[in-house]
Amino acid sequence: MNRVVHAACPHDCPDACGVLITIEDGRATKIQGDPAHPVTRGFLCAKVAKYLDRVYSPGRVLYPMRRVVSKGPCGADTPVRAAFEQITWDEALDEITQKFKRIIAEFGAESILPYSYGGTLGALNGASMDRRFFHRVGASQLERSICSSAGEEGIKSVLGVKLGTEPEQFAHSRYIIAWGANIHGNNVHLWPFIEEARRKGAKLVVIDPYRTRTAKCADWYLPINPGTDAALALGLMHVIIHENLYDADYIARYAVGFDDLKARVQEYPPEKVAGWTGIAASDIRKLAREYATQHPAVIRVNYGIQRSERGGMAMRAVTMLPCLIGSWKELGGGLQLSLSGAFGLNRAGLEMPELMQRALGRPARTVNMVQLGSALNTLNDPPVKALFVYNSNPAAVCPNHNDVIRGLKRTDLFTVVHEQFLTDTTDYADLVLPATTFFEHKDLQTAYGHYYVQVSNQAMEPLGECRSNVDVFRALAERMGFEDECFRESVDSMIDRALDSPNPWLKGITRGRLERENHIRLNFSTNQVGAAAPGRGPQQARVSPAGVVGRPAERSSAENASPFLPFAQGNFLTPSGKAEFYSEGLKPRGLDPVVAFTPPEESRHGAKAAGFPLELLARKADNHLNSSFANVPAVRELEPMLGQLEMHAADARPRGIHDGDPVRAFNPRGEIVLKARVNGSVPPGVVAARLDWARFSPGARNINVLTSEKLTDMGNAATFYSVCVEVELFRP
Ligand SMILES: Nc1nc2c(c(=O)[nH]1)N[C@H]1C(S)=C(S)[C@@H](COP(=O)(O)OP(=O)(O)OC[C@H]3O[C@@H](n4cnc5c(=O)[nH]c(N)nc54)[C@H](O)[C@@H]3O)O[C@H]1N2
Ligand SMILES: Nc1nc2c(c(=O)[nH]1)N[C@H]1C(S)=C(S)[C@@H](COP(=O)(O)OP(=O)(O)OC[C@H]3O[C@@H](n4cnc5c(=O)[nH]c(N)nc54)[C@H](O)[C@@H]3O)O[C@H]1N2
Ligand code: SF4
Ligand SMILES: [Mo]
Repeated sequence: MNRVVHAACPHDCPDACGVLITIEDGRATKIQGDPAHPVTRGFLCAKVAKYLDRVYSPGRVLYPMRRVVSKGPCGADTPVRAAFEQITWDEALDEITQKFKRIIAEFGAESILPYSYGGTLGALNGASMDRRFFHRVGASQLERSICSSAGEEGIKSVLGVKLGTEPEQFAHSRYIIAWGANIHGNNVHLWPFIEEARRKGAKLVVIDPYRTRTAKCADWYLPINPGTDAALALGLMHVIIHENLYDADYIARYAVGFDDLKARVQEYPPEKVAGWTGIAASDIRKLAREYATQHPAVIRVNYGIQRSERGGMAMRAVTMLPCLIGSWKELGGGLQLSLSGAFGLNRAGLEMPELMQRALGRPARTVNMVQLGSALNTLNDPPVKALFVYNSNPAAVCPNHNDVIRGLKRTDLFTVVHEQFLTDTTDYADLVLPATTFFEHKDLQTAYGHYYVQVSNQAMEPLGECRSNVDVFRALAERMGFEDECFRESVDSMIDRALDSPNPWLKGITRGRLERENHIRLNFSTNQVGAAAPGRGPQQARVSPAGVVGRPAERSSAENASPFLPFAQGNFLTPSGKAEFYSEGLKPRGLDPVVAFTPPEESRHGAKAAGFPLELLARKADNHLNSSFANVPAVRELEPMLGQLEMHAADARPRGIHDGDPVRAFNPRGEIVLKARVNGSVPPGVVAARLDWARFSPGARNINVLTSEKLTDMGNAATFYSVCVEVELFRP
């Protein structure tokens, strides 16, 4: 019997596609994008289009395994599997609970560290039963800041919330800036809306130090020096304010701190900004004028600009632009970073942080995931004695790779990895547990690049002995003797609980409806400001910090279909209720309450550049998802740049480097040998390489040997794009 099952792609990608999986005799035979999903529009990215290869990969982990050799990557001739013996689930669960109990008795519960991130963004398998379990154990908490927390704090310092322009509205834009946003690579479902706008005459500008696929398609490409975006935004605001191109009415109604900003931008004339950014003063003036006058103008800014030492400030500065020109009022205006702030699921009900209080009588300590290397090697009181990894591949994705590996090799560290594949991280696991893919379990899916909620149905039985994250932590809780009812909760009940939230935008959205309708747009009728907003007075409805709107909701699907303009009439969730050009809350944290540019210490303008004059972009692969998919041959084929170091001829020539030469890239943290590609993708002074599994890289090292544990100015996030290196010809 053939069936077509609706699911939702749970990978860490803004698009959260609706997918249709065809099942024949219990086996998945086809995957396609859901044509009915308004953003997926029937197509998938290249990697997920090949998902059957991933699900049925011969590399899938199908049963629990115990290490039988010492920790570390296997040699070229030893199959990775030879490092393990098959065991039963009972043996695996017993071993984990016994070890955990012994470690808790000797070192305390906080010596156990969970480590998870974006393997699945499903609401349940991303963060629910796992969190309950570790809270009940009293394990250390993980600060999950490897990706987006600097940008999140930056945008919230102006808007108070992570909301923005929905993808569908880009079709109405006349001027589109992709700012540190590789739309073609990382967010491909926005592209058709941009194309639609361009057919109607819109201009696409790309600001990125790397000539991405998106940059190649742009009407105007502006290469910028890494980490200088705050300077550029301040330069643009200088021009906009000096030339009276700002929206005085919008600012008067809905913003605070304009006078402070006006005073501050005096310090950033285009000529000065050009020196930092590498963008000519004339281009800065032109960009400012076009952006402020070609209505509606929208900015798609992605997380690229905030992976820099002062990434929070950079995001803060860019977020001020639509507030300054009032483009939030316009259909096709505004800005998009992440829309995840709209979903307001009942997270507390899923995660139950109160269980931690019961375990310890206080909140457990927090370990930053970016600093895993330090945590494993130097943390005391208590030391990390057990590491439980799921939804993540830290031996590939974590910065300061050499320290991470040194820590993972510790023989006294008990490491469990719940995975779909034998990854770089399982090379250091004592136990490996088999994990389902989204074909094999049910979940609830939100998004960060659109406003639709979906249910992802289970399409087929789990392969082998695979279990979902929810099932594993449920089973572990039982073994640990945790009797709390919450550990017996079913998946459906957890989905109901997640949707049971005071947030009015979820009003009327139930599991039953989602199962029938597949995707449902958030119910914005309660805060519906509409396209005709300009000229209307401030709206009554005010959204509280918990996302609760003060006016009762009335729901109708017709209303739901109309565009959502979150800030057309203010409604900012900052302490002042206005867009904050001045933020009192930043001052006590030693941050500039207005906005300022300081070059990253580790950059060509910074103090740490001495001896390491090249800025490295340790980039994502266009066809992988961080480290995921690197092991699927059909997807790997799409990435010819793996193992290469892209550089400019002006940097290659004086070093005697030619296209194709082996080169050594190094800094005080590590070194890696790559092949030089002198191909015009980066400006002088910048080099770039792609993230890959260490296992597939020369010397079993990946590009994160060069990245650092340094945290950003806001949000304690990673600084993958503030890295200085030197490069030389490699002579073995
Ligand atoms: N194909 C694919 N899709 C993905 C991912 C993937 O690995 N592959 N990863 C997913 C994840 S986890 C995330 S967080 C999102 C991230 O999506 P993005 O935020 O788009 O991710 P990045 O590629 O880190 O950065 C975007 C661009 O910023 C540029 N950039 C770097 N430094 C600077 C700078 O200082 N200034 C400016 N203006 N630009 C800079 C980079 O060259 C890059 O082209 O994408 C998701 N989608
Ligand atoms: N140099 C460099 N490093 C980076 C980045 C970069 O741009 N450059 N990007 C950073 C960013 S933005 C991010 S978000 C992080 C991402 O880092 P991670 O969140 O670790 O992302 P992935 O590399 O995709 O690894 C996720 C793993 O989870 C597994 N998995 C998938 N689904 C499930 C499941 O249901 N259960 C279990 N148990 N496992 C599952 C997958 O097989 C995969 O191995 O990487 C960061 N690291
Ligand atoms: S990875 Fe992103 S673009 Fe690809 S199918 Fe999943 S959600 Fe869609
Ligand atoms: Mo990310």
